Amino acid sequence: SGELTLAAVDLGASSGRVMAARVGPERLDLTEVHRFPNRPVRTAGTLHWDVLGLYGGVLDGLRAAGREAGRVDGVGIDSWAVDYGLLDADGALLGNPVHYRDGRHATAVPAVHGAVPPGELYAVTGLQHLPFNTVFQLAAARGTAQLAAARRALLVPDLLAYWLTGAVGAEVTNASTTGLLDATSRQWAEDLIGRLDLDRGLFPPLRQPGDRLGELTADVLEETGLAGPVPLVAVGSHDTASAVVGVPAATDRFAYVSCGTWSLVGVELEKPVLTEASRAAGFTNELGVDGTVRYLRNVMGLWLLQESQRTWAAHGLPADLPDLLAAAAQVPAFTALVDPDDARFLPPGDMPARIAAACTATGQTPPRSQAETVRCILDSLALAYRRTVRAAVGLSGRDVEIVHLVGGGARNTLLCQLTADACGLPVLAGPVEAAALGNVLVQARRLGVLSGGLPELRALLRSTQDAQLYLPQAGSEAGWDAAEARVSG
Ligand code: ADP
Ligand code: LRH
Repeated sequence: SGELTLAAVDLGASSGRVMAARVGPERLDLTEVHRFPNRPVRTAGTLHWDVLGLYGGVLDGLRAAGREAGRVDGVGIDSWAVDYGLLDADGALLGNPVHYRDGRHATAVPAVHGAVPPGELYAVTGLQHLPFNTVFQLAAARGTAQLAAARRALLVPDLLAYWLTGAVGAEVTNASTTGLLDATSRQWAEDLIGRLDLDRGLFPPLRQPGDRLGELTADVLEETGLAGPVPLVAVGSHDTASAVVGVPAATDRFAYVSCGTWSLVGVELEKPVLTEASRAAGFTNELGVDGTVRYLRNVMGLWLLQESQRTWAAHGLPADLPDLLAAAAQVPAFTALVDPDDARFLPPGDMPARIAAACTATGQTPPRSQAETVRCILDSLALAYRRTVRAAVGLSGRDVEIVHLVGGGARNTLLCQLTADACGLPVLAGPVEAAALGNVLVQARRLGVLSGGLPELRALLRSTQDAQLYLPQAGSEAGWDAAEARVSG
């Protein structure tokens, strides 16, 4: 029929999901078949991902996909970036992957920068300095028995792909978040790996989105009840790479906010921007599908809200999201503003208290209610989006006439409107499941039911997926200009 049924595994920091999609030249129907929480676990002082729990969720999801869709013709996996599992010489996992919000990287940053100064790292990798980038995590693990025993480091989607198929490799979009990949040649940065005294053998051969990386093993077929052969196709295995494929852009003059736990704000380019100004502004050049570059900045994102909700719930306070957002819409704008990227917001913990402390430290009255705290978060995020979109335009020279907001945050109508007002640009919100859609599109093209480049794939998104348009409200500009002046002054 020219259509296939494909499963997309998309693991976000807040939840994992498996989607089943029916795809063809004129069809893209996505159904969520399984969603499971992604809850970090602290053992002996270290924050970990529960990677076996997540893998179990993937198997449950594939089983559900087969049951609900009747068949599965292909599978793709994407997840959050930077974190990895180590395999020993027998291919067994050594310990649980450490969570990027664990504090272990703190001491490693000076050590890495001592060996290779930040300017040199950036000139090669083009990566925004984030203290949890893989390069710093590996440096933090130096001297441990675990790293000494390790023969391979596999990023999370590559680790799951290994368990599903037995194939070992490093998909390039996610490898670009390690701090060890050359953004220009799109190969492992051999020179950096040597200078940082890392074992070159840890880093497996690269694979590209669209590579057919293997087939589900007999064990996996048995556990999931799927009928083989089922190919696992490499997609943009970095969730943000798949989410950017999933942006329903009509031209190349767009910015995006991939809005989930993190907000990834930027533009799509053909070539990296490796200037000193770009480094100073905190922009990253992550690699995208089809040879593109995701020129963006990490903004702390809805983590601020998620972690506030978690804190409130733990204190027995109301934490229902729709209620909190409705209340936030009723309180005045701009009573308090924080820099969402303040490093003190990164670890888990009492977020409302940290926001209040940041307000006090900057001479502002802290929010007096939950509604004011939520409003402070959303105003501050929208202001950061404005700053970041404008900086991306200035540093890259790419014109932007629309902002696409995708991911769970597209459901937040208040945030979408604030973003349109702050940026002074139309915001097209949706799809919510951009990452899963980008995952499916790349699989479908590899398996022969779609063809063309990103513009053709995105045309199918535009004709099949819902999106809501938010226009900047007349008269809103002055308030945002004043807010901007307040935080930068
Ligand atoms: P991740 O992929 O990082 O796990 P998601 O893209 O799933 O994140 O986005 C999760 C976020 O989306 C939630 O933290 C929440 O703020 C927002 N969200 C989800 N559902 C809604 C909703 N109904 N209304 C407003 N915001 C929502
Ligand atoms: C979003 C994301 C982001 C990374 C972060 C660690 O899920 O992949 O792009 O910077 O997680």
